[in-house]
Amino acid sequence: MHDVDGVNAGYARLLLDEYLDNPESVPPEWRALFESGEAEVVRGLPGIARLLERAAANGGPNGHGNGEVAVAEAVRPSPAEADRELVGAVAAAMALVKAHRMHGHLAARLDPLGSEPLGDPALDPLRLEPRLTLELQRRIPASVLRVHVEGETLADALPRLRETYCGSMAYEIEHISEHEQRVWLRQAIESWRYRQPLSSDEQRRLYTRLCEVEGMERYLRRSFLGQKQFSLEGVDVTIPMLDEALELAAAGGAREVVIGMAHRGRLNVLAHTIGMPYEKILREFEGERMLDVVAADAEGGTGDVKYHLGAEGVRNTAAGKLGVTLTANPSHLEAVDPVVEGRTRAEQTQRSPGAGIHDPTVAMPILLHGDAAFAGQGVVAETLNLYALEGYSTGGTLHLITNNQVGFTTDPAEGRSTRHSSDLAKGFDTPIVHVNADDPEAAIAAVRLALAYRARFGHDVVVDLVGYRRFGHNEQDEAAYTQPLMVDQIAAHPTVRELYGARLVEQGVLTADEAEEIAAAAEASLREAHERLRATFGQDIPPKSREERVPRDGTREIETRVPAAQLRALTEELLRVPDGFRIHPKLAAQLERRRTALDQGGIDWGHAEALALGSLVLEGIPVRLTGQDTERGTFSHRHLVLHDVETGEQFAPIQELPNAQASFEVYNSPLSEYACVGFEYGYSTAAPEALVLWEAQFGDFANGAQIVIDQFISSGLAKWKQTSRLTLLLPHAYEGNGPEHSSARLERFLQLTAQENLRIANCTTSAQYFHLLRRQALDPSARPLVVMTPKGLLRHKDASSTLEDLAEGSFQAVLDARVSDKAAIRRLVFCSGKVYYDILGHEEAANAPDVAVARIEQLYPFPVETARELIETYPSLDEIVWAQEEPQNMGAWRTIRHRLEEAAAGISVRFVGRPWRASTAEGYPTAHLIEQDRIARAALT
Ligand SMILES: Cc1ncc(C[n+]2csc(CCOP(=O)(O)OP(=O)(O)O)c2C)c(N)n1
Repeated sequence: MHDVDGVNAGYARLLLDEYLDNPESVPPEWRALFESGEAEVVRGLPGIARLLERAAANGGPNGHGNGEVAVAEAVRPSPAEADRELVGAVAAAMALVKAHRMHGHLAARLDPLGSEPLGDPALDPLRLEPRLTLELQRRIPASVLRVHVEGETLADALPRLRETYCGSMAYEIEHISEHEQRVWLRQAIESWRYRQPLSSDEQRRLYTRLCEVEGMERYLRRSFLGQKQFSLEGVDVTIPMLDEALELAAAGGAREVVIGMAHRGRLNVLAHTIGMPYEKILREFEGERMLDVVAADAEGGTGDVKYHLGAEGVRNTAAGKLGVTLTANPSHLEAVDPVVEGRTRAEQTQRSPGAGIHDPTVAMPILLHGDAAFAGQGVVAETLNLYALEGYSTGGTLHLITNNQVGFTTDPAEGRSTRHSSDLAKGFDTPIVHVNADDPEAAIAAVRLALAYRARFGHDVVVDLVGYRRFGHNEQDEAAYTQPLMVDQIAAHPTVRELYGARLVEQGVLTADEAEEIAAAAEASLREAHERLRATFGQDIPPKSREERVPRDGTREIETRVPAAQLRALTEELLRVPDGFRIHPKLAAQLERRRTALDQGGIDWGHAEALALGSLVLEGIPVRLTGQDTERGTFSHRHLVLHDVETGEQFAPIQELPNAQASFEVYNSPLSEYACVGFEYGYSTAAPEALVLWEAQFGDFANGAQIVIDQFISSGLAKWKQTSRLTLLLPHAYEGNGPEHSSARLERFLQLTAQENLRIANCTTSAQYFHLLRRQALDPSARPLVVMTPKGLLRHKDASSTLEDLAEGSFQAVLDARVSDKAAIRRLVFCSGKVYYDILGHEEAANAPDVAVARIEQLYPFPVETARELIETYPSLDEIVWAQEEPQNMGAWRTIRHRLEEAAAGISVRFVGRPWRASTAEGYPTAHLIEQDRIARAALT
């Protein structure tokens, strides 16, 4: 094959191009040939030896600077026959090629509605210097231009270059920083390798699919007047593109594809991509007629609108069965993006001992975006930022922008500052393929190229499918109020099904009658499904229950103890590093104290946490812990990953436990909350057996992920029957650090609680934290857990525990006061979290023998029964006080007051804490101290 004699000139030129870009990329015998100066023996490569000499003189084959001119000069047969004009022309020709690659997209015919592209002067051969007239173009051999399109001269190649870069497809790839990727993409694009004509069978299938897509939308619109369906019409080819993507994913070894999308076209995706039977979708439309209106099902579920529901299906592909998941999502556009990534990552991860094994080939994520949302929603950027991160990569996401050139009533010019909806992706080194949605074959080619690129480089890729929206934003909306001109244009514009049908008739692939029959058959199958469904009306539907899920006390016994000997052994393992590994001396001393704490007490937070998580891994429960600076811990208390002070080498003892039965993943996250919490939520839903923890740097920052908290974590169970063990660790306590580093907004989480949807805790000892984490992993009933975690208490002696505390006991939702004579107590103070130590440590504590301070460690589900039983053990109470350091309109008070009063059974309950405040905490440390003192004093006196 590498015999150079008589070899095809095109192949040789291809190799030469590769050689010029990267000498290492061609087979050694070819490299030798190119470097021998004898290349002229290869037919079709005139002047190569000299060309190479010049290139080399310019800094090697990859030389920059004047390389292009030098190469141009090199095509001269000899100085004596110099043709000055030609030399300049070759340089201009190279600029022209470059302009097509870089700016061709500006002149591409991407809009099915025919708007005039912007164009760019650099693409005009007659505006270059020298002017590249046709005559001059004919004299420039295409081979020196390093283009991959066909043609002997520039005159032949230019139309093809235009067709490639400025036709119904366009590309943005030149911003990519990896040279190898650019070279690969240029070759792939210009050779049309992924744009080969479809076979007539493929063409028929594509047409049939377009008939099904359109048929479904039309049928639903006619049959259910005014019901929202968010029609896909105008970007119908989305469905055949997904078909192609699924085939290619399966061919590449994937067993699972996870899809995230918004409202637009979702019903079509459910039917045609997931494979949900038409009857089931039609039943949703018939909804009101079918149900004897229920408020909630027996499990407390209250459901969601039909265009938010998730679904799973199995596709038969040429490469075998492929699982396809459409992820449930809220209205909040793009919020599902990181959830899909996390889900996919979980599917790709084998949670075997060590750090787990990540194999990106087994699952692929696909995200469908609206053009307005892609440009406008910041979470898109946060999600794009994940693709190459070790802890987050999914081997590349296929992003498909279903670009209908309008967002509800907002025109692109009002919705973004950049030209294309996809422009954000350029900042992430991601190739962008634009394609006109009225050219279905090009759209298929776009997917082929995109997925070939993903398979090769494991990198995200964007396809911007430019179409239109045939009707209003939804079926109740009148688009002509706001886009009157566009509406008129669209009304006169044939559908893509009609256009493609006509094209196939013209090509002789179908007769006009056949084209009509296929379209009619597609609608008929909808009608038939509807008739079958209607035939079932009036039959008995089992009545739905109105029962509500009643929150349990949360005191269910879960065995969380770990024998002391095992905890000792585990501590030893967690302190073990390879021979010669040098831990920072200050840190070594800190870690060394963990050894002595086993005997002397003083097991601090970081130690207890490592023992909880390490013991879980030994028991076969995978753990994944992420967050900003989480490997070390914001407050330098964790140190799960150690760094050799001389080599920088990293070592995580918890990933090396000899008897581990499951993986321990730990990663520092990027500086994002929204995408990172979404990612972990997604991961946790797909890995129900794992304990997935996300830690906020300070609890306040979790509200950057508020949409994920509101729309997924707290309500996913009620909406979609989807829950998880996701655990949020949120540092929370008033320590004088100002309004932003005090509160994790406990009140917000408490306000979201109902129907046992969450668990919320604030522990005051490291043993409580130990048992809480283990309980969260071991409880057969999975629920998200929100933990208000400490800062100052991380190393506070009173908050530390003994080996016995860990080896015995369990998590206690309520901790009683330590008093000898309960009958002497007239005031019982309840509090939660760090303020307990402020009250007990206050100088007035010694003067308050009739006051006892108890702790509520679990705030939801609120332990009413346990609190009541505790209160009953105090026979002489005059009053109960709820003391909190948060302002009265924040913290737990307003949500738990009625629970506490229920438990108090008639004894009055009084509030002590900061007054109503607009801001969480004081900005001045002195003001803070005064408030803390006042609160503790008020609780005691
Ligand atoms: C975060 C968020 N903000 C606002 C909305 C309200 N909304 C629903 S659809 C829509 C327009 C979306 O336009 P685009 O992303 O182009 O998708 P299209 O509907 O055109 O397919 C808006 C603003 C929303 N759903 N989510």
